[in-house]
Amino acid sequence: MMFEGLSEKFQNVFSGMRKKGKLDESDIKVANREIKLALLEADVNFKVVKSFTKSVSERAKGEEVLKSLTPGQQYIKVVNEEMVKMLGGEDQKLEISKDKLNIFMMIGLQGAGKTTTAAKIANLLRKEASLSPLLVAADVYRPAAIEQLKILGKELNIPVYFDDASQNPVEIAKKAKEIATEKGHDLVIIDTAGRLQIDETLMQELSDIDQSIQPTEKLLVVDGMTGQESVNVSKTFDDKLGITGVVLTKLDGDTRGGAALSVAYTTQKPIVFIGTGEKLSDIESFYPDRMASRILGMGDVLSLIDKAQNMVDEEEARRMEEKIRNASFDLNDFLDQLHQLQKMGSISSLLEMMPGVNKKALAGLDMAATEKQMKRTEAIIFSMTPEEREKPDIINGSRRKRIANGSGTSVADVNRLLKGFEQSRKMMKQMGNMGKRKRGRMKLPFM
Ligand SMILES: Nc1nc2c(ncn2[C@@H]2O[C@H](COP(=O)(O)OP(=O)(O)OP(=O)(O)O)[C@@H](O)[C@H]2O)c(=O)[nH]1
Ligand SMILES: [Mg+2]
Repeated sequence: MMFEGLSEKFQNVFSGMRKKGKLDESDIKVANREIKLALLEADVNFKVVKSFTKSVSERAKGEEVLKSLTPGQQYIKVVNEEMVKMLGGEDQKLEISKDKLNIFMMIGLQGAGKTTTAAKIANLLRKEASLSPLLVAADVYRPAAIEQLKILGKELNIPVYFDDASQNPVEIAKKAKEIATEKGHDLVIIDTAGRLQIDETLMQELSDIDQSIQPTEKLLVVDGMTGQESVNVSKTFDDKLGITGVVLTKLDGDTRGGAALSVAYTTQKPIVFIGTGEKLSDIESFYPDRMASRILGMGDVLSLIDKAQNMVDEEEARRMEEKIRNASFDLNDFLDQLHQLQKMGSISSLLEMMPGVNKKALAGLDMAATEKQMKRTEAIIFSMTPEEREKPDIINGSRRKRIANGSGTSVADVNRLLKGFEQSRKMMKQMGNMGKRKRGRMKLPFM
């Protein structure tokens, strides 16, 4: 899988944080350091790493994380959001119009994957956007280049415009544009020549093609295996030609690939596609948010965090804290807490959404029993009088018997609940005494 090593490291950091109920500044510092090293090791550009970790640590130190009720989750959320930003943010799609001629110009160093990618994109957009593509062979320097594109076109049954006799890529591109209009194509993809290095002649030629046909997209093709050099190369191409988007190829390779991920940040241009193999179907549209989840190994955990956040009323949580501090937490509050938990959905369905949760281990856990236990707790509290709920201390032996009968449970069940409640109240009182700024999470006795 792409970015497997990086992904593993993030997951290690995160699972350590999830285990902790509370975080302090030094926890955050350690996690930030681990993330920084992981990114550098994956070959992400050091400037990008620096900016990334700076944003994460600023946000993590602030209100948002340390003072939240679930600091571990909030930290993960911040890292994810910054990762999305690093990969280009949201809403960066390729501009495709159904009413006018879309002209894509492929740009890049030799061997980056321009020709292959031109064919892949034509195929993808024919399928997904119902466009009618025309491929254009404007690499006139290597005779085999025209042949290569022709073969790809044939394989995909996509027409290829070429002119063996011409040595002028500008003329070829102009002519192709005319033909596309004539024949009713709505997508023209121009394959250009590559160079080993960026040189003036190449830039001039690309700039001439650009001026004369005004492409709607200038796509820079970057070989994902070339490491840090890709950052400089894309910056130069962008400065000279004003690219509109980036295609990262060869992300299927087993190299670290992190450098390529820095390209969106350094050029501030969106990554629009990634190449993931040699086959013509090995191309994907690029979405920063999806890639971030993939790298962070998060599965659905983000939607889970959002869900939990929406469900647990912040106001309610604050009210509860006040009570803890005043040590006036009673069985009514306890019941409220129980309801909050239930609102978040059944425990088993929540667990299933967590990445890395072993389904087999889940099956071994008796979820139904846990939920039944919650129901029983609820029934016991409902069988108490309002006074008993407010002042559990008055619940003596005969009251216990009555409550057990009323809730269809046993005296032992009632005892267990009251004991658990007493323990958590003690714990809360201690936390309340620890100072006003410390926040504790309530642990319910049946959990
Ligand atoms: N594994 C893998 N190989 C790729 C990918 N994209 C391109 N290639 C391979 O990379 C090699 C070069 O690809 P081309 O499309 O010819 O590159 P180019 O930029 O047109 O090269 P020049 O025309 O010489 O400048 C070919 O062998 C492709 O099959 C990819 O996403 N994954
Ligand atoms: Mg080529």
